[in-house]
Amino acid sequence: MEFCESSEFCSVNPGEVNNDCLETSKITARPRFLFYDVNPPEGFNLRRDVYMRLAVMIRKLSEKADWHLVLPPWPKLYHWRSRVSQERLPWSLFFDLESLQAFAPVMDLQQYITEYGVSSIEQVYILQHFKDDWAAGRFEEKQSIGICNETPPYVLEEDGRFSGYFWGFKNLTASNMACLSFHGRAFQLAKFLSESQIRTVMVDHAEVVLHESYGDKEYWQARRSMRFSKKLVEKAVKFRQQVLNSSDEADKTVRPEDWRKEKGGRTALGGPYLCVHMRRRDFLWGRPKEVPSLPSVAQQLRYHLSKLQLNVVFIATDAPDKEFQEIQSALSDYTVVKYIASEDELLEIKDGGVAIVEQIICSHARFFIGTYESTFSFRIQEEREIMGFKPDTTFNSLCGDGSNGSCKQPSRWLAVF
Ligand code: GFB
Repeated sequence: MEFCESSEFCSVNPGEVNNDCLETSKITARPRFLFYDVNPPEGFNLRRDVYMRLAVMIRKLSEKADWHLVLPPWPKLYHWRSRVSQERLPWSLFFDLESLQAFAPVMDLQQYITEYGVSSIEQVYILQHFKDDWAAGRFEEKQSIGICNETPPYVLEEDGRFSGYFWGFKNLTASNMACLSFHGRAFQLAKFLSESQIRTVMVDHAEVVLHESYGDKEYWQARRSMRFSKKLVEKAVKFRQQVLNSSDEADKTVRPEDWRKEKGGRTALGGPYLCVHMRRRDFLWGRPKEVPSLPSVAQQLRYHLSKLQLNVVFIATDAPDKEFQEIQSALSDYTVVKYIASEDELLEIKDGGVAIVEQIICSHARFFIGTYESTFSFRIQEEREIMGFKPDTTFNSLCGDGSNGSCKQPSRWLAVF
């Protein structure tokens, strides 16, 4: 989709001067900032997906004006259960910001505050679905400002400003707020934003925006730019070396420092261990047919370990310790390990960091088995695709009880370089 910065009238023939356009370019030369937030219950790995939709969009917008995406600090997510304080965490704790910035102009909110001070956001749009999104049975991109479907979480105060959650920053407010029914992809929102001259705008419920395109080269560039922070990578490297006898050289998973230099190919071997992502807790009642009992997990692991002639299994899991121990004793003739963060480490990298270290370890395994429809597993699969594993070693899921070990396996989303 093509769009024009600020005004349809901007398209002029080469050599012609359009005064409207000159006026606009003066305005758009000043930096513009897009803030966003996501539906509070959403988990970490869906939020990463929302980021990608907006990163592709801001990259497009920044071709025409000085747009920046301000990354929402991580709140204490529902799945982060330990008692360490984990509010307003910067993206730099989990991701390598320089890598992200090599794809699109993004910055942590903390950086924005340091550079520009805490102030008021000019406009908040709460995105919402049209009540009749698919009524006509066909996909039609549209948007309209109108009545809010639900009571907005922003309150008009006596001073005429809107207060709200704003990632827990009490002195941040908004001058205007509106509900925007939206049905469409990222560039549609880009067009909408570029048609106004607002410099600081926030979209709440950004998950409503769809990917501009899913699985193409640009999608995978955005995905590849999501390198984890060096600190987390180092922790995974150490664990792989010390516990799993795994290193990038031996595993054929050496990658260029800069994701833009990656070339693709399928030569990765992986360390001498199997990794299973065993999603439990809310999946037990959310997907009871697909999530196997512990004896069944052990049985499925035994089958694969024997077939692969491996003796070591790494378990990434949100399960309580006693469930992990149950698997360990059911597979007492194998080495069954998991990553245990010390108290100090937990304080340093938080629950989100521990989960990422586990994801990195899994992405380097010789063989990976995930949990059906878990975005945590999807992100590991993507990481393995980027590193160049053979799809058979990556796109595997545990099967629910009663399926006799054969069930629907994950779709193969192959990386495009
Ligand atoms: O990542 P996520 O969106 O994946 O949410 P799903 C699951 C969260 O649970 C992770 C923790 O971000 C971690 O904080 N978690 C899950 C784990 N598996 C592991 C693991 O192996 N190790 C560690 N350390 N932590 C969706 C949620 O989860 O499931 C939705 O996003 C909803 O909000 C739905 O709850 C049912 O796609 O697995």
